[in-house]
Amino acid sequence: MNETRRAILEALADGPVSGPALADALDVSRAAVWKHIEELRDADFEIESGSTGYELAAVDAYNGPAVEFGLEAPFSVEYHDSIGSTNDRARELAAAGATDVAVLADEQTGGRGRLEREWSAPSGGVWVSVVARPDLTPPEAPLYTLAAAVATARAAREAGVDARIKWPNDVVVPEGDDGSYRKLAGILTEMEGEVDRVQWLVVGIGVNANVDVDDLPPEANATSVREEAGDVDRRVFVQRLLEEFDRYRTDLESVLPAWRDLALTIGQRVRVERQSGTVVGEAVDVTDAGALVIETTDEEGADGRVAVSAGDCEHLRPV
Ligand code: BT5
Repeated sequence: MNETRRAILEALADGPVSGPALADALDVSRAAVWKHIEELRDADFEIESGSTGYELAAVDAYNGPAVEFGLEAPFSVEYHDSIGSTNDRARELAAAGATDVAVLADEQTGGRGRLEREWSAPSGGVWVSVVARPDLTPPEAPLYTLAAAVATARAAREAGVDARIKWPNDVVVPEGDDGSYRKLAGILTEMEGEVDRVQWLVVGIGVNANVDVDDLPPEANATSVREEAGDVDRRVFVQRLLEEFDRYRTDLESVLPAWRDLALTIGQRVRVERQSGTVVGEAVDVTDAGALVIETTDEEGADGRVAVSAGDCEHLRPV
């Protein structure tokens, strides 16, 4: 958002303030103030005008300017009512050199999960993809995914949901205490880079926020913020998500401790399907690079430890 417009908005939030007083304080013409106020109204900011001046009544809108207003993280926000995939759009922006942009949509018509799976993204969810250009090597990139999982789980917990993390990138709500869960959110990280340096990352986060579970794929065993805790103010939710993500990505050493605190997978019996084969055992930790450490017992009863860096993880019932 343009600096003058942001300053006007901040003054209106502390209002009422008159047009001439705003013009004087910001050293612009009264006509310019009027034009900014009209454009803010066009962006759905509710601005009342009374005898003592203008005042910001409420920020109920869910769009780029509304999410940027009051956001304590350095992202600009590009909003779409409907788009194919926010990750696709973010990749375009990344390839054109952008950084610290969050692409946000009310609905996606071609949302993607990992391995070309479909991601269902009806209106009412929080579908957002962040473009970043971190100073990382490709093997360190999974830390960004873990940071996004921590940020998502924390934002959901603030909204009253008992959100936990299932390795590596699912935010889930536990059911009972045997490791069962329903999926609240998923994360898809894509990147471009050379062997020793990441050029850009796109971290796509999809949260079933104000969504009916009946509108999600039945086989997905999904849940939503609406289902768990009632509807959330999505503007505030995305702001908290982006702020937490920014906090962890700028302090990567704090990611793993925070991840472990929220992990549902540690201590579970798991089966991980990876390209090179299946591993079954007890998940005991994550490594510094975010790989899951599994304690296995083979058919002869010999113990071993395997670190798995990528794959689909299933929680098994205790034996
Ligand atoms: C993921 O994949 O969990 C990553 C999802 C990332 C979605 C975000 S939304 C913003 C950005 N733009 C995009 O296009 N994508 C990202 P994966 O672990 O592969 O899980 C996919 C599986 O989850 C599917 O095969 C379904 O079974 C299930 N699923 C689909 N839609 C779901 C939903 N809304 N909630 C829960 N589960 C879902």
